[in-house]
Order: sequence, then structure tokens, then C-alpha cells
Amino acid sequence: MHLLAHPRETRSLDGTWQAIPDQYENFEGYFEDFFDEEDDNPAGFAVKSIYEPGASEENDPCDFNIHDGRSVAVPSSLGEEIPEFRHYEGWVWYARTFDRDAAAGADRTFLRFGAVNYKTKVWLNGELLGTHEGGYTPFSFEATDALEDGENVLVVQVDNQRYEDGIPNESTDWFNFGGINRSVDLVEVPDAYVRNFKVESDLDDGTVDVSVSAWIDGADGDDPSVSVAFPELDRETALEPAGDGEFTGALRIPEAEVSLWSTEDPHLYTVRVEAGGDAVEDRVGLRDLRVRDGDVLLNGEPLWLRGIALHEESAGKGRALDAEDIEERFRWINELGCNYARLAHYPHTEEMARRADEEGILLWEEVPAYWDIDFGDEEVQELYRQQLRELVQRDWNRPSVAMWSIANETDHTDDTRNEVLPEMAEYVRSLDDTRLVTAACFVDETDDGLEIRDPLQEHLDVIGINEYHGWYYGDADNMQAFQEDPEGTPVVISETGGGAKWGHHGDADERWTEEHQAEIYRGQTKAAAENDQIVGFSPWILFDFRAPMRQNEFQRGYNRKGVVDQHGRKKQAFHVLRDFYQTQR
Ligand code: GCB
Repeated sequence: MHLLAHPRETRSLDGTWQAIPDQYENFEGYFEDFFDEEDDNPAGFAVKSIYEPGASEENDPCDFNIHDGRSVAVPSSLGEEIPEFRHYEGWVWYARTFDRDAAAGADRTFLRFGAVNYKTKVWLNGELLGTHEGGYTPFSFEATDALEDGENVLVVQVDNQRYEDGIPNESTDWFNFGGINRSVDLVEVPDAYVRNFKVESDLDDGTVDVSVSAWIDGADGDDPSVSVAFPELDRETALEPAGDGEFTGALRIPEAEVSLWSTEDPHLYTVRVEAGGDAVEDRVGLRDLRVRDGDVLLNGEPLWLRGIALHEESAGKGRALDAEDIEERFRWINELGCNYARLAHYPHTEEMARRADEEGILLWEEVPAYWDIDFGDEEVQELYRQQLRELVQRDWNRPSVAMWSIANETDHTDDTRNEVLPEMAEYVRSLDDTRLVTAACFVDETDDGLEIRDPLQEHLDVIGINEYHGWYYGDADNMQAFQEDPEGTPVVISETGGGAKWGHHGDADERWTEEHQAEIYRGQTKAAAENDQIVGFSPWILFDFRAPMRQNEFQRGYNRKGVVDQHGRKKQAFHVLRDFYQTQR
């Protein structure tokens, strides 16, 4: 199933919702009973006592009424909205009503969720529309048949418990912000509509080859006429049926007529896909990205990726970033002199990628296949593919996205993992073979120095390495000893760094001081610059972030490896990194 893409007018269901925690998971049965008996109980909504499920409205103590929750904003991270829910992990019922004007009614209506952490179950007017697992990617359900004229009642059960067979699973070094963390929209479309489309480009001897695929749903065997247009380039072409609702076409445009998208000049073009009575528009970039002779090339030119890693988190807002947060992130990224950012360890809001398109910042995007995933479990593998698919199909039109990362620090001595991860790399390529596939791997310390001993490396276009010389082990500047990979695959240092509490000062060899962290950055940046195989650097991390397993006196619930603290105050390492990037231009 392809994702319902976002570039069209929608009706937002963001705003004030009601939220009710259900820690003991009691209410689903009563809630469903209510709809069975709706005629007897027209005013309420699951108004049942847990002691007397059959009680009438008059004598019911009403332990649970979907309209009588706490008022919360959507999108939001629930624990940030209601302080006593800060560490809550369990079920929460969300509800809101909305009116539908039947006269303006479209043929078909979908409900689209930007991201809900972690499991979601959705009912509209008592009808179960669907379920979803995974906290960071969008999903949609068709609501056409459940919609009513006038008032509609939308109920969403959110479960933010951590699961052993989840992705991620129970153990992560980040905070588990539950809730409807991204926007909810009603999407209205005609009977036959453009579900998604993909624009790919590469350079071929002075020509920009552009290929376009569009997926049309609901045409019922009656092929509509489908076309794509790039108005600013004065180009248009028909897309031909390719089976299973897919339509494809290509354009060849002389390079001289095109402003290619690059980090220096991130030029975007409008693209418009029409199919019968439906049309969607987006802004895309035309560019050529590939790896050759150990380099990452953008439009044929080698690039050194001056990066930074970041989590999606904002003080007091959890994972529900707003426009101001996105603005602030790009201010820091630009101030550091970056041309690249690693969005760790899960898909961030798609607004980050849209902004990166405009700013000319290349992105590493990843799914939360992190640490100890149960790779042997087939259901977990299916969930893994689903999360990859939902991310790739969301962002495959974003020119900023350069790398899809399939995993972070998974055990390279585990045979099952070594069978499954190459399959996932191939799966990503089958969805999108115009970007580079990577993963954050470990490097092994041996008697001869550092070696990449991960069998996954031969399946990757770029090898990501997380190493903490100078912090967890070794000396910060010993990356010179890094062994050349025989294949010459380019390496990005996907993580390195050390912790420091903002404002804590001392000698450069005193842990947790800004001076110590800055010294690690001096050693690491020097080593990275001297190693030819390293083509990029995204140290850990832009800002301090909440991490339940970090509790010493300097941490108190935060991972302190930020070059900025959680309030936006810069540490000395920020300046070391910025100075280094001046020299890497
Ligand atoms: C890592 C992980 C990252 C942690 C970091 C740390 O290698 O990928 O999620 O937060 O180390 O601070 O130890």
C-alpha cells in the first residue's frame, strides 16, 4: 500500500481535543458497547460505569465519557501538555468532533495522521477505521463510508507503551514522548485520485533525465489521462499506464536549461500531476546524487558533508515541533556552516525535509531500527519494511534527502541481523534507487588500529560509523589509524562526541566540562580531516535531549552531548565545530 501523499489542500483537525488516560485498559469494551446500543443512549458516548456496564445514563456514575476528558492540544506530546502524565506509558483516548457540510462533500475522504506514538486505533462515529503501529511515520484511513452529515465523532486510542517486539523496542537512549505528535487532516479527493507520485532525476552527458511515476487509485480499470507538468521549465508529458494503478513517463531536458538543486543553490521547481479530475502540486529539485571512487558526488562534484546530528525534541513541547522550532534548528545548522544534517533516530516531521530543500541542507533520514531489535521475528521484519516504506514514500520527492539509513548500532556479530539487514537495504533500493543507502555501524578496535568489521558494509553505499574515541574509550584524535575499506566505500562519521554540562568549566581533561568536550571535538575534527576515506561528519549532537538512562549529577535525565543545551545555550564545542567547518568548505 502506498502512502497518501501530502501535497494538497486539506482540512486540519488540529486544535483542542479531549484526552482520557486508561492505564488499566478498561474502556475499549464499554466504548464499543455504546455504539451497539447507540439508540438507547443518544446523548452520551461510552457513558458507562465500569461496575455497571448496562447502567442507563440517568443512574450511571459515568466513569468514562469520551466528551469529558482533559483538554489538550493536537498535535502535542501528551506529557508536555499535562504534567502529571510526564512519565505515563499506556493507553490514552483522544476524541474530538467536527462538522461536515454534506453540500461541499467530496467523493472520498481520508483521515491522515502525521505521526502518533506508538500504536493507534481509530474510530469514526463508532466505526473502526483501522490500526497502525510505529510512532514516527504518517498513515491514513479512508473515512468516506463512516462520515455523517453534520456532527462527526472521531476517537483515537493511542498506546505509547514500549514493546519488546516493537521498532524501536523497549530500550532507547531517548525519551518516549507519547501522543498525537503531528497534525491530523481530513483529505478530500475525487473518486479517482493521485495517491502519490515520485520525481527522479539524474544527469546523463549534458542532459537531465527526469522520470515520473504516479499512482492513481479508484480508476476502476478505466485509465484516466494522466500527465505531469513543470510549468517553469515549460515542459509537460503524458504518463502511460504501467500496471497496478501506476503511470510512468520521462522527460529529457538539456542541462543548460535547468537550475540543478545543490547545497549552494537549492533551486526548486513546481511539478503538477493531473489525473482525470484530480491534480496535485509539489516543489521538487532536479539533481544527480551518486557515489564514485570513494566520494559522494552531487551533480558530479565531490562533497564533504559538514554535518550535525539532531533529535526531534523541543523543551516543553516534546516531539511536537512547531514552525519556530524548525526555524531555530536551521539557524543553528547554518551558523555551524553545515551542508548536511543527520535526523536521528527516527523520521522527523516532514517539515524538516521541506525546509532543508529550501536551505540546501542534505539530510540523512532513518528508521528507529536501533540497538536490540528482534530481527528474526517475521512480524518485526514486516513492521520494519512498513516503517521504511512510510518514510521513503513520504520524502522521496525531497531533493535534500540524500541518505536512507536502515539501522543504528545493531549487533554485527548476530547472524540473523546479518541476513535481515542486507534484505532491508535491497528493499529500500526497490522503493528508491536514486538515494544512498547507509547505516550507523560500529568500528572495531584491533591491534592494528581501527577496522570496520561489519558484514553489512558491502551492502551500503555509504558506511556510517558511530565512534566515541576520547569519550567512551581511546583518544579523540586516533581516527588517523582508521583502516581503509578495501571497497573504497565512503565513510561518514555518523556520531562522535562527548558530554558537557553547559556552564560547567574546568581543565580539558575533566569530564563534563565544556573544555573537555571542546578538546574531544578538536581531536575528532583533526582526525576526520586527515582521513581520506571520511567524507562527512555529523557529531552527536546539536542539543541536549531527554534520556531516561542518563541520571548522574551532570545529566539528571538528559544526554549532555549537545553542543547547545536544551535551552539553546551554546557550549565551547559549538565554536570548535564551526571553526572546523570554515576550513572544510
Ligand atoms: C550512540 C547512540 C545514541 C546515543 C549515543 C550516546 O552511539 O547511537 O543514540 O545517544 O551513543 O550518547 O551514547
